[in-house]
Amino acid sequence: MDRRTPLPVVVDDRHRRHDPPYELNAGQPVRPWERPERIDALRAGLADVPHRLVQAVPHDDAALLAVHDPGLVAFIDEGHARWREAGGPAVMIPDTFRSPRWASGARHGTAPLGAPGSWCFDTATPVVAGSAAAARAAVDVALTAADLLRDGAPIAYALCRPPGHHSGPDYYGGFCLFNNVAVAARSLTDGGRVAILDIDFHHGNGTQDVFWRDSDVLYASLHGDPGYAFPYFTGFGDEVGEGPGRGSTVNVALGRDTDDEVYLRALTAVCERIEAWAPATLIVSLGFDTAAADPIGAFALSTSGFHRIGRTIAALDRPLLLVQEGGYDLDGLGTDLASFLSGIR
Ligand code: OKP
Ligand code: ZN
Repeated sequence: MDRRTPLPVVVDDRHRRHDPPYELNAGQPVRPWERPERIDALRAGLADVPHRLVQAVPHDDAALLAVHDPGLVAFIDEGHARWREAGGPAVMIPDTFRSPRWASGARHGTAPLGAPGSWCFDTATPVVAGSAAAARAAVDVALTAADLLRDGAPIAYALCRPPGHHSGPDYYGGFCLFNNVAVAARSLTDGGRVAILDIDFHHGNGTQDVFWRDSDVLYASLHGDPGYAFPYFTGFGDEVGEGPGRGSTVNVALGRDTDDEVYLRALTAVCERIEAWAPATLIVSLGFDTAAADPIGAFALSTSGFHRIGRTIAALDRPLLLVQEGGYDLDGLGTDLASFLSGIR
């Protein structure tokens, strides 16, 4: 890709409004790692990268509703206000989870204080008054970046938060509200087959679910083995999709302390699958929580490893949409991003 053309980086400051004071980890309140300063750290990393900032353009709900149940969209938009009216505290975290194992497990119920447990799967995704605006902003960032590709840009970077890949058709969780990458991918399938390469440390269970039965979108992920890593229940190597989507889901589960060499070997094999898929567009779910210093991830990648990852992805030589997912080491995020981009371009 051309180094001299500035990289379009799509941003939206509404992300700052999602800033919960705590989440629950193993039942204990802890300060969230997924915080607004992540975007500042990533933007600082762009200092020496030729780029231009593009403000996100508001989009209508069509692309969002092509991925998500209208009930989930309405809950993210309105659920916190209803919860507050019903006497709930400023931080909305479920205390009771709807389960399909209950005889009537499919019903959402009507109580505003029960609603978060109807749509959310964990206790680490607190919702505050500004979260809906941030969730909307993240989708607008991803869709604006997708528009740039549709208009002929060879590459665009959607610098969004909160992340999206754990959010599914009718659920949210894992720090994710709407599935930004899935919404962008769905909006690009008119232009031909799409491949999503997920290099966040965590398995993107939400993205996998969105495209599980889909033959237009390949979902390929390398991640910490769910035998030890969140989201625990998905991302095993035998999950390959179903029906028309059988074979267009690829999962590579990796052990603790995976280093550059092991990771690059696995990535090269996954890229061969992508090459064979011959996508018109390649989308990367871009996480930096695979870094050795990351406080949440368990891999041991180095800064130069991200350069090599970038080069490996660039060799696929496709129009490329980068969508930000995780990465929580505020001191390393900027350098890891710059290193990755130096490999891409
Ligand atoms: C979001 B993304 C482990 C709790 C894990 C959620 C992690 C979400 C990661 N005890 N909590 O994929 O970076
Ligand atoms: Zn992650």
